[in-house]
Amino acid sequence: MGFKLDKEGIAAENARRLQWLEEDYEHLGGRLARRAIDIEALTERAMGFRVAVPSWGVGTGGTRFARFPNPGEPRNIFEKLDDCQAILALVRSTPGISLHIPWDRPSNPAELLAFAKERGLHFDSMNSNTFQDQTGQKLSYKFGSLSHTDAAVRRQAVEHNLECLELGAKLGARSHTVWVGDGGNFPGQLHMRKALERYLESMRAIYKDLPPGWKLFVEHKLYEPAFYSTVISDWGTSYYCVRELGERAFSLVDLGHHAPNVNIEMIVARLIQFGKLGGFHFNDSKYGDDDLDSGSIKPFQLFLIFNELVDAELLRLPGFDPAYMLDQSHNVTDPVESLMISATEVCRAYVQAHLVDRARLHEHQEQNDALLALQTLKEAYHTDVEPILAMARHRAGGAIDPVGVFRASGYRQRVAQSRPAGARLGAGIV
Ligand code: RM4
Ligand code: MN
Ligand code: MN
Repeated sequence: MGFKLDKEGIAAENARRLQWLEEDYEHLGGRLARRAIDIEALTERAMGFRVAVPSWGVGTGGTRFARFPNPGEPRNIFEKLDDCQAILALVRSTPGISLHIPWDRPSNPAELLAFAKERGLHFDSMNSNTFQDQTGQKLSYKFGSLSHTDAAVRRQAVEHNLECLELGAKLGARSHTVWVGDGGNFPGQLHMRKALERYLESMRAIYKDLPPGWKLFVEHKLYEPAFYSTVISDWGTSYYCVRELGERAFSLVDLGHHAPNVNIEMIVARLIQFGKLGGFHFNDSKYGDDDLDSGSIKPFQLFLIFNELVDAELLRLPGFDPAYMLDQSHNVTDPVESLMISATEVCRAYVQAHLVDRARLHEHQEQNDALLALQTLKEAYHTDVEPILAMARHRAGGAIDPVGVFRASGYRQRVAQSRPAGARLGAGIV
């Protein structure tokens, strides 16, 4: 049933769609030429764009109420990498995989590295997990990890992070992301200043052992699992911490980790200006840390964020090199499909941001012409760049229509046969 997601299979599917794509591409090229924009240069940009996939994203997600597993969901890190390979084959922009330890702890890192390489994949940022207890773990993280009142718990959490660095070094990773669930559920539960001081002391111990050439990312989050206060609650706290830690420490912005209506593009601009924007976790949300597919709820916000990122990229600001990652939970969709669409949406915002006429925008800003300044952004945002994205995928050997090809291939049905459902029915974030 179906066909393999290899070069031949994808090329055969593309052949049926190529003529229309070429027509659309030519038409868009003509329209952009009127604005003195070279479509070929944009397609090249799109082909160079990379966003990493989270290993935990290919499993079915869930909420604290329930999880409804998809047929054929991966049962281990090797099967997760097979799914990541399917995503890469179709969209071509996702060779990096962000690993979560201990969910994906390999018993043999060399074997995992070889397995990934065979599939054209590499390991991006490592992620530690001190927000859950693992079976057999000596001390509990119920009341925190890196900021815990008990030095022995803090040490255990530091050691777990050091293990991530060691594993990551063997896997060729170049950065480590620390997100902690530490915080309080009730006023008075935590001494806020002391908790942050303890966190920093633990982070210093991790930073000290950062392998050469690595970056350390601090990820903030307003609330959840702690519901009253979190130790690393916002970008200000994150910025203070990375400043304290040293020049290889940076802030990481997860789009779902802010209060509703916060101006995230402004946070991005600030962190860029201060030379401390390290990376991104892309997702989308309506209410809280909903982890919905990127670009599904607030596509204009995503564009405005990329407007800041591309502005910095075009100016070649020294040290500006953020790591882009998806961080989503796929509760009701096929995760492979959601991740492909999300990778495309992030790239769409990236390409659209390149369409902003920056010289004109600058003029309107200087003249305080608010109306035309907004129009300049809207002109870029309203341009349908789909032919550029599809052409970039096609030229790189990917699919013109990733979801259509994925469904036609019968991949999901095949893995549903070879990966019989396990007993993982419980609630939980993954
Ligand atoms: C957190 C945070 C982290 C992610 C976990 C699973 O909310 O976004 O980045 O590793 O969820
Ligand atoms: Mn995140
Ligand atoms: Mn999150």
